Amino acid sequence: MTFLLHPPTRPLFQRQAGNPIISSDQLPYAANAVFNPGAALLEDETVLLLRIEDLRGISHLQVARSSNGIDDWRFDPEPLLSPDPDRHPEEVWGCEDPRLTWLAERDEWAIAYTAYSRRGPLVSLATTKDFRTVTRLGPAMPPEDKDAALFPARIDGRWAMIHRPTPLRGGAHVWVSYSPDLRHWGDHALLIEARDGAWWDAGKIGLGPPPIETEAGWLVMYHGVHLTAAGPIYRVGLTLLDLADPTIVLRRSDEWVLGPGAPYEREGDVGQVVFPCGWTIDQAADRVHLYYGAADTSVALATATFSDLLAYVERCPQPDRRRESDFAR
Ligand code: M1P
Repeated sequence: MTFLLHPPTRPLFQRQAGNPIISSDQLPYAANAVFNPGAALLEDETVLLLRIEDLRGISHLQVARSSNGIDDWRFDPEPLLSPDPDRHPEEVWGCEDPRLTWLAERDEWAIAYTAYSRRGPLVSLATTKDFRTVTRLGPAMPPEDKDAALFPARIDGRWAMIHRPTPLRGGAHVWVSYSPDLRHWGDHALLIEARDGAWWDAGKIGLGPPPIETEAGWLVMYHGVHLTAAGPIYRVGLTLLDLADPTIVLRRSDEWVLGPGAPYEREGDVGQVVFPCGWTIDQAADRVHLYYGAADTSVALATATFSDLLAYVERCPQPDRRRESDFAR
């Protein structure tokens, strides 16, 4: 077996000076932690949909806005999505880890979030036009399933969603499913498999921010969990999926491109965690802002050059064009 490394010539991501950019002591009310935000660009502002874990341990989703996406965050007075267990029992233990996708056809944003039900975490969907009011579409996947995001447009006439079920056997891998109407989901296909053994992404992986359409394919970031005697380490890598058929993985990084290194990533409620759920792209400036939860405690920002990310992932190894699927399509 040959091992070919394709390292970037310099780190792809640079941590923002002043990280973490949002901590719980900045919030307008007492909370345990703020982390794992979704991100959107809206009317020349960056909107973060923050996961805030309250002093009971239950999470809700709260909007913060900034004109530069770095500092001077303004928090909306009320949460956008608070658990509503009377009408939505699947949210009894909270709403977590939102991913935001602009759906041009529907002229609204999709929010894919984890609803924490008595039967375990599941994927729920909601929509919003302005991040001031929200419409719940309800559960899309049964438990246990999380780390979901929609593609921004229909593929071959259907909506597509990446997600991460956790079966009883064989590790936790990333899947893609399809829907005619955002309510009924099927044609489930295994998309990216966790590796095995000593790899940084062995055993359990999950989607990071929503996929980004590029000329070369769908750019996808995912987290990988490396189990050690001291506990898990959460890092992130990149893949590139075929534009017309995103079940085809064109490229996959052998190496992680961001992992815990700074003190705020190494220590916190859950140390050794970087967990991105949102990124924004400034095409004109060739700039990517990656927003991530640091140690399940605070929100941090890392920046990259978009063309560097693409050049890097296009140099990554080419996995088998189409893996064996556990499910026929
Ligand atoms: O504690 C790290 C992360 O663990 C979970 O992620 P996953 O199930 O993909 O491993 C989530 O609870 C996430 O919120 C958390 O940041």
